[in-house]
Amino acid sequence: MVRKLIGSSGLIVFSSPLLGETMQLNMTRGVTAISQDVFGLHMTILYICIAIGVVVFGAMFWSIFHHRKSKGAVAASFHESTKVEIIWTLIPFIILIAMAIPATKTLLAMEDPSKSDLTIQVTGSQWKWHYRYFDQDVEFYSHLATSAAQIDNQRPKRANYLLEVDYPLVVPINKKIRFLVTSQDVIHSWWVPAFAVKKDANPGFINEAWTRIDEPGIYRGQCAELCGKDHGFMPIVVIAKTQPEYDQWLQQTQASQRQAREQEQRLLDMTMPMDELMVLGEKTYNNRCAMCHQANGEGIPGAFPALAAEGVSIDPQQRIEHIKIVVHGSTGTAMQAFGPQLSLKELAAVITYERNAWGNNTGETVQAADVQAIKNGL
Ligand code: HEC
Ligand SMILES: [Cu+2]
Repeated sequence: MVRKLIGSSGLIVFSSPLLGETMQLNMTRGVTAISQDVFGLHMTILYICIAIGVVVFGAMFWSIFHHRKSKGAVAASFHESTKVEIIWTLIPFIILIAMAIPATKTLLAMEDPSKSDLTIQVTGSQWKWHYRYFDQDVEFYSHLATSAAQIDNQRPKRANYLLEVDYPLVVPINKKIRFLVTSQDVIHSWWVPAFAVKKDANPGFINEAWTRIDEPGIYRGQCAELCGKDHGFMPIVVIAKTQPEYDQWLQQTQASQRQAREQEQRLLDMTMPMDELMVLGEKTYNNRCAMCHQANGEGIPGAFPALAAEGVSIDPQQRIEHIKIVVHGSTGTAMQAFGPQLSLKELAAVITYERNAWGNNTGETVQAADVQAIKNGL
């Protein structure tokens, strides 16, 4: 059964429950004025194309049928007829202009992020998004939340398979939100179809986009630029809330981020035991490092170095080098700086884990204060 929806522009949209609610035959309508415009444009141009198709093919088939050889048809000769040439230049020209006018209007509106109420910096990196709210003292990374067991077909795949994250972007409705989109490594693209926002995230450049969301809800998107091995594993989730709910979320997040910073300070004076570090270290490693260095620490030859039984992870002389490469990364390689991404505790734990897992058994722990010293440039 095909359900018919009559859109605001009087156009018919098909969505088939057979294909599942999420897989429509047509573009989605979205939840912003711009996305409605884009949808309207798409339908208008589709209908123009259909009309042209009907006229051109109609004329062609009519001519083939009525002027066939068996009826004794003789080809007309209007070679170099100025009249015909003017007509077949002018008509497409007029059609193109008629299509370009509404398309340009929508494009100009999309490209105008002025008078925004709120600015959020969106930074892509392999393979996660980072969001920073200007003037709000709030920033966080947003990672894929789908478990490895689902990806490896060991557990059934849930409804939002590969479209769920740990920390979604939260925004208010009915506010003009400006996005500043950039990247830390390769080109990514921040794409949320329901907003009709799709902006390339280029390293060294900042691209602007904006949206104003009409309805509260959860909107999902994906990175839309092939950006390496886990390109399909960096989804986007945006939760649009009413203003009071958004304000409440903002306050809570500010408070918990402040608390986390204070906790970090206390951690500097503490010595965490090996078993605690190993438990957190394993979890952090599997979530943040295993995609490249693999869960067994053996890496992928030629792409990602092994950490088991070789390199800085087993060398007692290179403990500092080990902390440095995890905190600062290795410029020009996929090994990014994890200093800003993980907490001091997670950094200490993951480095401890690498130095003791997979038979590395150095027996040493790395403490929060060791990591802080490297962060301070010591
Ligand atoms: C996107 C892929 C990627 C991720 C994710 C990643 N690494 Fe790396 N890592 C690399 C690459 C590539 C190198 C080699 C860098 C070079 O050649 O300078 C490397 C090098 C290293 C080294 C140095 C190895 C040696 O003995 O020289 C350590 C230690 C390391 N990574 C730890 C980590 C930790 C800890 C994490 C998670 C918090 C992590 N890596 C996440 C790609 C990655
Ligand atoms: Cu990407």
